[in-house]
Amino acid sequence: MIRKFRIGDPIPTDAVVMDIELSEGSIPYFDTDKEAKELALFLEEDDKVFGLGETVRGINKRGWLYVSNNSDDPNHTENKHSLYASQNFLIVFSKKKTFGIYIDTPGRVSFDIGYTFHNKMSISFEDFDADIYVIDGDSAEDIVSSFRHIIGRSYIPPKWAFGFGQSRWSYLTADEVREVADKYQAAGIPIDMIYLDIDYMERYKDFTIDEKAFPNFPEFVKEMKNRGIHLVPIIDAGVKIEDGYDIYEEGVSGDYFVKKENGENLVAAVWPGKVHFPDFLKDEARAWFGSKYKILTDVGIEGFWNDMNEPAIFYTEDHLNEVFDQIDTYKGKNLGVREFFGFRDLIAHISNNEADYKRFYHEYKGRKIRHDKVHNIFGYNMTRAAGEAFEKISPDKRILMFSRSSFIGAHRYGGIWCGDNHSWWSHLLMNIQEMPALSMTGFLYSGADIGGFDSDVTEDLLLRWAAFGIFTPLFRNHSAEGTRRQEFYRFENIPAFRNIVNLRYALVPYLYSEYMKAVLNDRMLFKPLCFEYDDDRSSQIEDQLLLGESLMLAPIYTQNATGRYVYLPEDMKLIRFRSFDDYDEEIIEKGDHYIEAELDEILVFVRKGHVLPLAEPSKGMGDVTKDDLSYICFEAEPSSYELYTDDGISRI
Ligand code: MIG
Repeated sequence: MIRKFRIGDPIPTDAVVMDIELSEGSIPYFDTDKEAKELALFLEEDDKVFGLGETVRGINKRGWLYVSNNSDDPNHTENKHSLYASQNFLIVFSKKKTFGIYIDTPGRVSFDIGYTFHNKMSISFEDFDADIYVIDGDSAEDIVSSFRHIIGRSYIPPKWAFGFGQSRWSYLTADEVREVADKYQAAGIPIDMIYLDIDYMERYKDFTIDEKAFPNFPEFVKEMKNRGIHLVPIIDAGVKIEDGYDIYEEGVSGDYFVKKENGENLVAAVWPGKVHFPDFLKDEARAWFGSKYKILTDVGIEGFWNDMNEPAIFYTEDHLNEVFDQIDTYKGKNLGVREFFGFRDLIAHISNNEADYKRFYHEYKGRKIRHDKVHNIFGYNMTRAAGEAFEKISPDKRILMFSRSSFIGAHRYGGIWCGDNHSWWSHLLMNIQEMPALSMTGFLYSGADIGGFDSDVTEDLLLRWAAFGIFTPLFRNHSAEGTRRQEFYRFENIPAFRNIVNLRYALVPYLYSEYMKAVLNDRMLFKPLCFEYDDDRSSQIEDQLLLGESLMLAPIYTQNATGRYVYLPEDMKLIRFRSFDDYDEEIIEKGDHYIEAELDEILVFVRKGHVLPLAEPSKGMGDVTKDDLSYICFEAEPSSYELYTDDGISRI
C-alpha cells in the first residue's frame, strides 16, 4: 500500500510516474515538526535502515548523517555526507514493522539516521516542500517492488554492455586504444568495450573529435566494431565557449543555457576552460542537447557515459573575480593566523563552491528557479536528455547510457557508475555495500570502477576486485590519469585475470536473465541477506549479498587474506571456480565457516533449490548464445530455472 502526502508546495521532479491521490492527515510513523522542518521517527534498538542508493558507509545506514546534495567529491571517505547521487528512498526494517519512505524533492534533504541520537531518525529539509510516499508491504522486497512500480521501469542496456569494458582517463590517441585492444586480444582476455574519456574530444568540446589524435573516426569506430569492440565516449555537462563552435553557437542562439539573475549566461570553467551549462531542466534545451548525441551515433557509436553533471564547477568567472579582489586585500599585509586560514580556505573552496550554485537559474516547467532549489535533478535531466533523444535517434535499438550524477527518475534512462573511488581495499567493500541500495532505487545497470579510479592499484586488489566486479552489470576497469596503469594484461598473473573475465562471460546468461527479470518485475538484483532470511544474523551481514534468485556472494576484500568467514543462513552449495570449466562443488552447512580462497579462485554459493546456468565463455558478447548451457544445481532441476532471453538489442 502506498500513501502520498504533501508538505508545502514541492517543485515536481518527475521521479514518480504514477498518479497517486494525496492522502489527508498526518504522515504515519513520523512526527512532523514544521518549525524544525523535520520528520522524526523513534528507532527501536533492533531497527535497521536500508537504502539511499549511492552513499558512503554500510548496507545498514544507521549511525550516520547522509545529505542529499549531489557533489563531485573524489574522496569517498567515511566522513563524507554526500556523493554524486540523491536517491531518497529507504526502508526501516525490523521484525515488528517494516516500511518504506520516499522523499520526493529536488532540494537538499538530510537523513540523520541515529547519528545525533542513537534512537532517532530525523529527515530534515532546507525547504519544507516535498511529496512523501509511505509504503507498506508484506516484506522488504515487496515494499521495494511497490516503490519501483511507481517510479517506472528501470533502464535496459544492450546485452553487449554485459561484456567487459576497459577504460582509462588518458588514452590519448587511436593507436593507444588499438594497443589496448591488441593486448587484451593477445592475452586471450575477452573484451567488448573500450571507453573514450575526455581525451578523444577536440579540446574537450562535446560532440567533437580530435582529428589529429583520432583521424578518420568513423573508420576507427568500424574497425573496432569489426574486432567486436564498442567504443563508448564520455560526454561532459559543460559546453565550451568558443566562437565558431556550432554547439556553443546553437546553445546561445537557441537560448538553451542556464542564466544568472541578470539574464546573462553563466560562465563557469571545467575541462574545456570556460563553459556554459545547458539548462537540462528546460524541455527545449533538453531536446536540443539530446539531439546532439546523433552526431556520434551517426558514426556508429552505440553507447555513452555522462560526466561532470552534478554539475562539477572548477570555478565561475564571477566568483573568481571576487576571490582575486579578496586576495588583493590580503596582499602586503601582516596576516594573522585566522586571516591566513581564511585566505587559504578562500582558495581551497573555489571549486564546487556552494555560493556558485545560487548564482544561476533554470527555466523549469514554466518557472524561473534558482539552481540550488533543483540542484539534485540537474544530472538526472542530462541523462534524460540523452535517453529521450535515443528513443528518436535509435527507435529500434537500445543505446548504452550511464551517468555519474543521479536522482531517482534517471534510472529509467540509464545506469550509473559510482564515480571517483580509489584503489583501496575499503572501496572494494564500499562497492559491495552500494549494490543492494542501488537495486532498491532502480539503478540496476550500475557498478564502480574496478580496481579503483584514483591511487595506485596492486595486483592482488585488482584480482579480488575483478572477482567481485564480474557480478555487477557494469563491469568496467577504469583509472585516472597519472595513476599506475591497470589494464589486466599488465600484471604477472594474466591467466588468473583471463579466468576471472572468462567466468564473467560464462555467467552472462544468468546475469542477463536475472537483470531482465528484475527490470520487468520491479525486483532487486542485489539484496541484503535479510531480505530473504529472517534470522537475526542475516540482518547484520554487511559483506555478503544475494545476487538474483540463485546466488549468494561472499567476496574477499582484505589485503593478504587467503580466505574469509562466511555466514550461511541455510545449507548452500559452494562453487570454487578456478576457471569456468575447472571448479569444485561442496555442500556447506548452515552456520559460520572460514572459507579459503586463493587469489585466483572465485567463490559462488548456490542457494538450496536453485540453479546456476553457465555458458561457454567466448571471445566476446557477440558469441555468447543460449545454446550449450551447463547447469550447477543444488537440490533443483535445471528446468526449474526460468531463463530469460531476447535478442539483446531490440527495445522492449
Ligand atoms: O574531473 O574525464 O568521474 O571517471 O575519468 C575529472 C576525466 C573528470 C571524472 C570522472 C572520471 C573521468 C574524469 N572525470
